[in-house]
Amino acid sequence: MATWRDVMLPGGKHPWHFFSQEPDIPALLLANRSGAPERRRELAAGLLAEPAMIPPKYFYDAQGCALYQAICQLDEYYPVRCEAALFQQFRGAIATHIPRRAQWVDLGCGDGGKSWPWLAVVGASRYVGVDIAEEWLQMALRDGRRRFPGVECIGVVTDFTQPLDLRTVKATSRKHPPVFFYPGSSIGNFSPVDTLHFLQSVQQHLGEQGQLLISVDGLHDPALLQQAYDDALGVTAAFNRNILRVVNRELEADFRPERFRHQASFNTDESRVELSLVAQETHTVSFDGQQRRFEAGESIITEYSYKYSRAGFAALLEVAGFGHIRHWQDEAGAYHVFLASRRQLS
Ligand code: AVI
Repeated sequence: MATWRDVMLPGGKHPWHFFSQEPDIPALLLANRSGAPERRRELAAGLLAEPAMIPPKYFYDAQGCALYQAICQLDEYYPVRCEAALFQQFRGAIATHIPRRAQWVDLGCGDGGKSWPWLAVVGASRYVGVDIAEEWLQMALRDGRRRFPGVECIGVVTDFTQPLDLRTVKATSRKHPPVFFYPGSSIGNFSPVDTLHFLQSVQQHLGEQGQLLISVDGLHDPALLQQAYDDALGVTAAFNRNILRVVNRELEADFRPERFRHQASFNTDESRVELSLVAQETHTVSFDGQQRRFEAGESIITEYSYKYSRAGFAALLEVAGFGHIRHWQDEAGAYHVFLASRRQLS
């Protein structure tokens, strides 16, 4: 039987890099990760842009991951509760549409905790954790192996803001169709164009029976959004400012996070929450041999979080080549789960 190792090891050029592990350390593949020079270029270009911007993937160093976990515990951060309630209520119904013995591909898996309740219900044969944060992925794989000894658990460390290339998943997809699981409404952090590209690249990995199971945050009262992204305890503010520490490390910059104020606002025209850091005083920041002057009140954009109507997201799925689109939502109709497969050519 072909395993991921067969895919990995033949000679010739291959995008994956495999490093051997202690016997008890799960297999991990590195793919599509930008190196330090690329990250520096990306960050410097963002800081010199008008307005300045820092891509949100830089939130997630160890401290950023911990702060994001704390956000997920907040009363104000409704998406976690909405999704948990939806999955709790509809897991059985959703699972009836998912092929048995599937490869469960957990996109942005974190500690894997959102997948575990699904694996037994859908009878998955394989778990593929995918995340940019290697330490989390290692943790998820260890946990997955302990909980599901019969399920092969592998991990792919990748930046899937770059084109998705999961050949290990494709390799056995006929016998064990992939189910791409993308929870947490994280798709909202892509621009609509990047969302479309991402959906298209997932669609290309599906084969005939593969599925995408994805949660999407819906349209909400702006006051609720304001609280969710600017909570009373200041956890989101700390999460936002932490990105400057990451930039200091990556780019040898001299940002002083206390000189910036967290700001969250809802852009109705674009249907997105915008997170930014606003300079409190005019000052100059040095990085990578360059400088940028920030006027008092000037912003650095750190994140967009797009909110979709049911029809709006279904339309994107269709444009990306999906069909058989099934949908579940919470009582308020403001949080969505979609299950979709490749549209068959007639
Ligand atoms: C990860 N992502 C879905 C979160 C969101 O809601 O856009 C990130 C976040 N930013 C501030 N709070 C949470």
